[in-house]
Amino acid sequence: MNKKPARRRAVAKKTWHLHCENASSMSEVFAITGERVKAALKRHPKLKGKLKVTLGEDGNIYDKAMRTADFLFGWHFDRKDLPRRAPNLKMIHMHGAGVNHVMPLNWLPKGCVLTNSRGVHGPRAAEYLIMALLMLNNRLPEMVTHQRAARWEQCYASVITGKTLLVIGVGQIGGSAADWAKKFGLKVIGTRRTGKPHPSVDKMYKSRDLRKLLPQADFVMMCVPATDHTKHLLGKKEIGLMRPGTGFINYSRADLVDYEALRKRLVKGELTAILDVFNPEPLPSSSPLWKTPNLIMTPHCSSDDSIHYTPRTLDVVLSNIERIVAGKKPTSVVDPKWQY
Ligand code: OXD
Repeated sequence: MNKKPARRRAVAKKTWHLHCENASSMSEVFAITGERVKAALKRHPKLKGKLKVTLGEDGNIYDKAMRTADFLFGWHFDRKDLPRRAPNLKMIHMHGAGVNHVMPLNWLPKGCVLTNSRGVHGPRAAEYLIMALLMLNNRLPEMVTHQRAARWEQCYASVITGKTLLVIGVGQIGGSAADWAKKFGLKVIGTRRTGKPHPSVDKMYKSRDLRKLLPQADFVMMCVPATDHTKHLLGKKEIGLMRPGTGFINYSRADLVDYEALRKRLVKGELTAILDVFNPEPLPSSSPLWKTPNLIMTPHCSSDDSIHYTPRTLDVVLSNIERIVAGKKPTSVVDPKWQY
């Protein structure tokens, strides 16, 4: 795939075209509205008079917009035959961080890069994750289980300071959770593909070391992107390695974890968990997870800030357009090999 932006055309072109594709099935949080676009353009005065923006929903003007669009911003859009339908596309920005739903990238036109919203979730994601850690440490999943059964059972807990958190996948989100965990005096161990150190992680390991780390943790936080390389990263074997009393958080994607193996240990009262992601979503009412003890579920709303998420993402999109217009490479480019 040719990753280079079309520099020569960039200099020659007078007006660029960004098409924003909305999906009515998605929450207001993700709505790319005229108001939000107008406000974002004010924050990017360099693009004044240079950028035409069209807003569509559920494909209503998609075909026409694709004929002239240089940039596309959205989450659900028709990917069929894009090279023919969208001959000028240089960048597609996905309105999220996990882009597993559009893999493999064999539909991406040549010369067009895919970018994602990595880094946009940071502050909100860290807040959720630290809340989840404190809930696990304070044994909230067990207390909620007792409450549902109208059972008075006191669950005493000790302070979180000095306990060990394992962050699986220390990227932007895992890293900001680690920053907070250090403030609470936790020992943080982490894994990442490269094994590159992080200032808030006491000891960083490579992903292949996971099995030896799982039995050391009081809390395990899953922050890895879902790719072909990470499916069931926490399989039955790995789930079995978590010692009794471990609190588990999955914040990334459900396919990374064998939920049935996890559920069995939750039912036995050996683990507690907070899960934000499921497969499928919405989770059908027939799923046994709804009634699983020692589990608190949040319906995949942990990280997208209800006010700031789309405005911040628009800032990433417009900054990248500025870069492309100036003949520079955009940031947050998804690597087709690693799929994030
Ligand atoms: C994302 C998400 O991928 O919120 O951004 O799940």
